[in-house]
Amino acid sequence: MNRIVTLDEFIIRRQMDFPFASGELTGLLRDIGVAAKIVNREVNKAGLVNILGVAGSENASGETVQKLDLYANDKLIECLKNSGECCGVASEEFEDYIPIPGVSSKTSKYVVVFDPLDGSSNIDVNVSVGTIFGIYRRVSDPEGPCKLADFLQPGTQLVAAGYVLYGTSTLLVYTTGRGVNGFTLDPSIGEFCLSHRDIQIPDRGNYYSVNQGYYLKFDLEMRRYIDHCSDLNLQLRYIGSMVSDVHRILFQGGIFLYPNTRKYPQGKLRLVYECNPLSFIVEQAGGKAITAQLERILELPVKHLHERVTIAIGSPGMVDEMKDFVERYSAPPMYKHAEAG
Ligand code: AHM
Ligand code: MG
Repeated sequence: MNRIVTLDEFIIRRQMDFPFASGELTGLLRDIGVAAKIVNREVNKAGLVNILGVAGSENASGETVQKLDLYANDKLIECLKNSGECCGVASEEFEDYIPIPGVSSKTSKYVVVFDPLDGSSNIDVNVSVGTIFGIYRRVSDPEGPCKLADFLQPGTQLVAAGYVLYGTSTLLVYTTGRGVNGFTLDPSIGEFCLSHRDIQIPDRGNYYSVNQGYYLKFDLEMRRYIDHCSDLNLQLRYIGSMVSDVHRILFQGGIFLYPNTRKYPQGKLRLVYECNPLSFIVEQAGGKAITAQLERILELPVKHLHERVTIAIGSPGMVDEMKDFVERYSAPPMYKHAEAG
């Protein structure tokens, strides 16, 4: 029988790969692992609304029942605050970032960005949702509180990123820029155990993932590419939870698209909380991630915390092919995300 490697053990082992590491990043990743277990417990009982009460009502103990995405948000912030391993967080749930004061005069050099529960509109119907996170080294003066600039760094500056998928099993996938590894939560021992070592995305896959209901609202070149996927007899899979859709593609190959539509002319998904962390992971696994205007996601300047962006992410061979279609069919000059206001 193979020896079980827990997430904590793996993270500590990896710390040794960085000779001058102070242990802060290791601590941060472990805190996120703890928060993920707490959120997992709540997500798993989300169906028990009759017993626990619907969001906004009072539960049997007289506490107000929170929406799960807000619950996940609070738990992540709580875990990160308590350990003092990060000096600030920015969440998709909050308008602004939150500075975290140092614990016992220690100020951390990292900030964390996250989408606490991506795809949360799916919870009521028992479909997989997930937490997405990214970690940056702060660029502001380490003696003072963190600043907005710490969070507005391009994705190329991420030092770590990951996601937790609350699915048929609960899986935590992360990278610190040296490959991607996955850990499955073993509920019997309450530990994330190494289950997917050095994940590599296939060059091509059988799946394309896009909200085809918006087909007529996409630009011509994107419609041509989607027609091409259909001509190739690729299978359409769209959960409506980006973290779950990208997870499938990471393991089985394929392409996920969220292009501009008339409703979302700059795309719907958030650059800071969703697209940058997932692009870092996918690139680390050998994949690619670009905008519908063909710019590399990780290189985009970040203008504000809740900026939206278009995205095509997945198998390298398929992202390249989409790029060819867009180049062939789009009428110049092409709008660039980076130049838009
Ligand atoms: P959320 O962060 O509010 O959950 O929204 C993001 C989600 C993604 O997970 C998913 O890919 C997308 O919204 C689905 O949008 P649509 O319903 O427009 O296809
Ligand atoms: Mg989201």
